[in-house]
Amino acid sequence: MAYTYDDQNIFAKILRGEIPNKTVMETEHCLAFEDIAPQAPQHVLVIPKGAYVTFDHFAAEASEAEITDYIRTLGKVAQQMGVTPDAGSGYRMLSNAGPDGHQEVPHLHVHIFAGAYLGQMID
Ligand code: D5M
Repeated sequence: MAYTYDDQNIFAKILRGEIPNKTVMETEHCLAFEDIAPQAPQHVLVIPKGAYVTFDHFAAEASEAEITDYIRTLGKVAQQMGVTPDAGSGYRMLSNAGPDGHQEVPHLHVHIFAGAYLGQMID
């Protein structure tokens, strides 16, 4: 596996504080913020602070502490959004990777979509 990380990507700039974001949660290793072009009534992106391009890159190279923090943050953000199924609604988590996955920003991110019935993902 040989990923080259582009440190000029928009999420790298957000992490460096060069462009603003609407933060919903920050932890030692992660940042969660509102998507600038929401595709659902609630749409949050969760990213690791480390320089990882995709989920497979992260899984191969991140530390146990980063992985644990990322997974826990994903769950905590869904809870904070108030959309966990035990509260009666639900959400979708999605991570696009590479050209076939239609990844636009080459820094790992998980989308959390919620706030409406989301329907089938692929028709
Ligand atoms: O999705 C990349 C996502 O990143 C897309 O939903 C828009 C979002 N985006 C792009 N620029 C920004 C800024 N500046 N703030 C917040 N959200 C942003 P992908 O999975 O790569 O197709």
